[in-house]
Amino acid sequence: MQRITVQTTPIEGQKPGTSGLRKKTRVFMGAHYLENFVQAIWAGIGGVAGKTLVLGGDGRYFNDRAAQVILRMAAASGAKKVIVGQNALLSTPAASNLIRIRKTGGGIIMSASHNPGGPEEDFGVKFNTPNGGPAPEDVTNRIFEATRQVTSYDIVETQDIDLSRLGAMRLAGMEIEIVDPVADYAALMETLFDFDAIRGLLASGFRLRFDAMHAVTGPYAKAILEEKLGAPAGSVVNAVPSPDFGGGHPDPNPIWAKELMDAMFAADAPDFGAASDGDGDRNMIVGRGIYVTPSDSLAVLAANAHLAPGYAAGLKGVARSMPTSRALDRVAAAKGLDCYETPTGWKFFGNLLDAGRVSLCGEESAGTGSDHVREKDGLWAVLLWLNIIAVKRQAVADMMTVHWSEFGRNYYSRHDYEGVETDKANTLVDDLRARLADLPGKVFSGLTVETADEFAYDDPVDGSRSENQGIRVAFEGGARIVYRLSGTGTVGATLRVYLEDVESDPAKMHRDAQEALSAVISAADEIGGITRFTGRSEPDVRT
Ligand code: G16
Repeated sequence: MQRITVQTTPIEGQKPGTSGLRKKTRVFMGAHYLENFVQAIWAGIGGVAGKTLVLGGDGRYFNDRAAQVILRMAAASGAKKVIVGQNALLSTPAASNLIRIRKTGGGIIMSASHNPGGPEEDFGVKFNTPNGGPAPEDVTNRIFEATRQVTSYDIVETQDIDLSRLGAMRLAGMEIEIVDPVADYAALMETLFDFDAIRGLLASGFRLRFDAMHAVTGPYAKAILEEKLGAPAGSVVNAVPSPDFGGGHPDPNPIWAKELMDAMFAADAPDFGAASDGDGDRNMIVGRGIYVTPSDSLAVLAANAHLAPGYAAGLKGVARSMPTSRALDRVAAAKGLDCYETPTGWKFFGNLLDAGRVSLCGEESAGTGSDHVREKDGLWAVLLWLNIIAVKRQAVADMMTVHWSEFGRNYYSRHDYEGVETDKANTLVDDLRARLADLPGKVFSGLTVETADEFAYDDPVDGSRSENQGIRVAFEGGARIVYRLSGTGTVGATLRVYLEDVESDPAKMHRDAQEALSAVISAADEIGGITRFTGRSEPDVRT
């Protein structure tokens, strides 16, 4: 076993996006690519000497190889110990939990989340800080700076480490502890939810279907929903993680989780359906014959979280990302809770959670979570829903009707234009930015613009400022359009257009969202010039 220093040169484009560095797998497999980035992580966090780290990933193609490289580099740079999930698997929330309960110096999560996996698809690496959350911008900026200056990296030359056996071993003086990826996470869930009540619900004939989408939550959902809570075997489907996620997109939305949608809209549909993504932090909730948007799910959880033991004392406050619908704000106002609006990216919730200002937060991109970890958590959201249903004994569709009649309904949809040429997407945004001051008072598709601005966030805890976080146009009466370029894509640019309108008349609360939003949708094209700049007349994905 020998520690060697390998000469390298900086590689262009290693700038972490919304959630870590995501690239085509082949790019990550290129000479020195992963190694340069990992060495830059060490530099960005002040070195790993003497530190303990957590390491795991979502099991996608190259996860196993990357884990071997990261272990050998951690050993070469003097890390004290790395705690690794068995077979290098850890869901993102489970990794966050391990970082916290073992009081480590942070951790590395290998995942490109909901992006597809495989040699021709996507891979990703992100660093989470000792609070268990994604590295904030000052850390990712330091990492990026280090990628531009790296001239060498240190690595230990050795045989592969057998990550399939639980237990401890040593690598060049560094301890490696291989842990069951599920056990600590399942124990945490048991402290938050009334497992007896959920068991009772499932024993009463309530049927659930959880689609793990061939991704990392399979083993977690099997252990918790089937083994601990007594859901019949087979309630968890697509439960074995595969390197290419069964050839699909492990993205829990009505398009990519169509199999689940079909099952939930069939004549013999189960009572409750849910899905999670590649690394287990996103969730989709579907009732029999009804899809619950992530924004609505967040609002329902905020309104009812006190029914679960972990939240019985009430919430400290709530937060949502800016493009997420304002359904949450209505609940917060009714309950007298502070409601924060942050930029897209879970990392922006970290300070609010750490400071005890909020205990529940979420995003339109299918992420919901609480202060139990510092990541969004797919299975947690499913368990909170089940706990609430176990208490209320109400069908999901009825719960939504009651919720909307109490708080009003925020119709919501996101339209994604994928793989747009980067220049064209940037021109659209620049052009719109230049016209913002002229928009107030103008009428588009019958809607009068009230305000138009570009969102910037001043973190109320550490005072840091994040600019250029999306363009928002608000209309009289409560409708809103947000334009934003995605920070997680790997090909060209993805333009996201977030559309929202409010409805207070109970007689009009059961319309199709696209239909209810038709005026907002045409105003979005008129204002943004989407067709004019991109040549696209239809989005690729509507969620
Ligand atoms: C990541 C972030 C989320 C963000 C989402 C979408 O999710 O953790 O906070 O909402 O990306 O980002 P964008 O709109 O920039 O593509 P995940 O599940 O991919 O890690």
